[in-house]
Amino acid sequence: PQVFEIPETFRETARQFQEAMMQYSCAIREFKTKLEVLNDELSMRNARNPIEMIKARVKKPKSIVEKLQRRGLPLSIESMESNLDDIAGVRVICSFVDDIYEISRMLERQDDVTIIAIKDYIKAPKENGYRSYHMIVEVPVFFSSSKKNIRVEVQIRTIAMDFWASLEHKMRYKKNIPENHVKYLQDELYDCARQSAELDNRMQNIRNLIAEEAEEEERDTLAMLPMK
Ligand code: 0O2
Repeated sequence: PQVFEIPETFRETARQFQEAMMQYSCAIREFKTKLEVLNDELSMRNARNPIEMIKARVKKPKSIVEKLQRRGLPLSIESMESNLDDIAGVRVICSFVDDIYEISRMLERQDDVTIIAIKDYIKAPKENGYRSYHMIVEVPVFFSSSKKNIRVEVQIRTIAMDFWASLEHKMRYKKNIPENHVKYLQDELYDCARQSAELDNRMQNIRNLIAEEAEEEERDTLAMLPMK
């Protein structure tokens, strides 16, 4: 059988690409640890977990190439690193809308997290109804002989927002949906987004009321304690 020689330049590019992917996955690990630390501390202080779930992924090579091509950008590791902000992606799922802002404020205060961009699709939802809080951050990762600042795309959302986004995502990538169904599905999804936003707000209000009651109860208990 014919044996093909793999050119040295290809070998080297493949090695560099693998190294870059390893670095992105390390950045995800570092960032996830930050979130877990915040969650542990907040759950001790408030006796509940603000973060329900953390999902993370490194973008697949095929999707990286497609995105660079779609934008007419060079297909190189340098181009990928400087132009794409979402190769390392972390999704944080919270129960309540206030938790999203609390987590994001805490991340902003960490002096080794550089905020590159913020998009608040909760205050300003997208036209299709999409809601989520997006942050592009840069975190330093220390390797054996160097430190590298690596970008991570963070999407913070409630359970309801996540449920909606995964359904909408499925529809977006479905081909062959008849034209009249597309309009119907878009309208339905928009209505679901509106209703789930209302649900998020109502559940946030319930939680605020429960927290107020608990605070009042604590104040009453303290007032009843004998003064020294
Ligand atoms: P995928 O398949 O989820 O990875 P960018 O292309 O990221 O550089 P953009 O589009 O301005 O620039 O960023 P934006 O608006 O912050 O969106 C980034 C990601 O948010 C998307 O990645 C989606 O994961 C999610 N997102 C944004 N809008 C929607 C939406 O309308 N519906 C759903 N389901 N998800 C959304 P990708 O790479 O576009 O897609």
